[in-house]
Amino acid sequence: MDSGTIFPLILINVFVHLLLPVEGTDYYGRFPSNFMWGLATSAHQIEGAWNASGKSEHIWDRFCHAGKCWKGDTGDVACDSFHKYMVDVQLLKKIGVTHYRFSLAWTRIIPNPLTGKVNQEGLNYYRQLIDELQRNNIIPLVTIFHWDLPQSLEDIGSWANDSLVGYYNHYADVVFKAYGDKVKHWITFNEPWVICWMGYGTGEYAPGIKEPATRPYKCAHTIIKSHAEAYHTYNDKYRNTQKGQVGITMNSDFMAPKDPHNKSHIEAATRAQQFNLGWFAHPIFKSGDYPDVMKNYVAKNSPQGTSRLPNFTAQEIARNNGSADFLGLNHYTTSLVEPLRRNDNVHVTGGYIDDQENILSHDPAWPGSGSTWLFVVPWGFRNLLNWIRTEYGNPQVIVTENGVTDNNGTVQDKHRVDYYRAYITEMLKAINEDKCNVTGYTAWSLMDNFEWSNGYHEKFGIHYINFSDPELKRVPKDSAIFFQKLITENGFPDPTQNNAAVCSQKIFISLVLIFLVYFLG
Ligand code: PNW
Repeated sequence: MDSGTIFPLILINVFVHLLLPVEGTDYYGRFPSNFMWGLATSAHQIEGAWNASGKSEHIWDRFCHAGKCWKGDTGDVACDSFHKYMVDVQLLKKIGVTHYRFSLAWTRIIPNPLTGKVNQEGLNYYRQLIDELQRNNIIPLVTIFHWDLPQSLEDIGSWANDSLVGYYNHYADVVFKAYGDKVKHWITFNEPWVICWMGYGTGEYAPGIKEPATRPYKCAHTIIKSHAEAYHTYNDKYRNTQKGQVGITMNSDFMAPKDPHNKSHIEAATRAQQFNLGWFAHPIFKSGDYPDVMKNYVAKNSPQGTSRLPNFTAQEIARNNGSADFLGLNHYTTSLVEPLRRNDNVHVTGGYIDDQENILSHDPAWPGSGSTWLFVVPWGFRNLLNWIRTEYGNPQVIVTENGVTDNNGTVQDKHRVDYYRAYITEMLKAINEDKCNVTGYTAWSLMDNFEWSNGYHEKFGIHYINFSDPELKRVPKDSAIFFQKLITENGFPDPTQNNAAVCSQKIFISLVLIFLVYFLG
């Protein structure tokens, strides 16, 4: 062939290469071969059947029945998963997940923790669910407590009462014993930060208590001790035979300095990260105790010579330290942080927020969502995973929640597909480039569900549900199809490489064009 023929052929090949669709962004790759892929839910948000089969009242039943949730919404029926759990398992199977994260309702299993009596019917429900998952080759990732505190425990002072350590430990012991033959991944608590700050600080969440100066600190203290005791119960009684893992799930924004070149902004962001994630992660993954900066700033803002931050005893510090096999991470968004100046005239919520001496904001350029607090900032995810790697010595992390809302539930949810693609790509970079020890990911959520104080108005699902239709049919959104593909391919393979379909298309188009140029041209 002479150069007059070769040149057009090269051009044709370049053209074909550019012509074929290349999905996604700037980075491709696969996840480790044993990566856990799943979807997440929690009991009160999906089960309904709020007073069936011996279940007792919990703080979210009480709170929403009192009209404190969006337009009078309640979790009384929700997605009716109590009755439709087999349908849910089929949805999971269709997506192709390896794992399903769900939570147990304490009030089904031990309706009156003060007596400690176990309700066999409640126990049976989760046994059936676990068996059904196993029949479908789906591995359970079980949250023992996802916010639905028995009302009887709220009535004796909730997490301000130290005796909850014992009541929680008994509950954990019951479920380890009942399900530990098949459950190998346990999460003791979901998001203590939200429980303590939004339940007892701002009062936006059940039980609606607004005591920001003291109650959140006391709540966190009791929850950390409860977690540690449950972890040791597992070690002492079950680990040898059951051989599972016990972790805890924490929520955290990435705290970014508003001005990354300003030293005081960088310090402020670190302080915010320590007050947020460090509040729980430092005692459990680093030293047994709260971060120093938190101790200093709470004391500094308390009456002289005192602190509103409780102290752990030496024995408790030893029990807390290292009391988790993995860190469950719920991550949605990023905040910008700068230090509060004395003469700043800003509205602060008091107590825990004042103690940090920071101002939080977001970049107006960040896309929003169906929730006031949730901005789409994918790069923050990689930064947070790296912060965890360096701060806590690269512990095993399972991302137990990540997702985005809208308010209309559209099945053509391109914004959700874009969110997931971008965030999961950042996680892939954190694993493949930065060597963060992330072993799994469960997206929030399997389906639209009861979004706490925001009722059915804020929708996180990859399946749509029309809550006015008694059938509560689950309809896959585009994001469900996205997950199916992501899990099958275990990542985002480079569409220009090792892809048989794309290669054969290219060869075919090239041959046709060569034929046209050569014989007709
Ligand atoms: C988590 N915030 O809650 C919970 O674990 C889920 O049950 C919930 O449905 C999901 O995230 C979406 O909200 C959060 O204001 C609630 O930062 C509020 C915040 C974070 C997490």
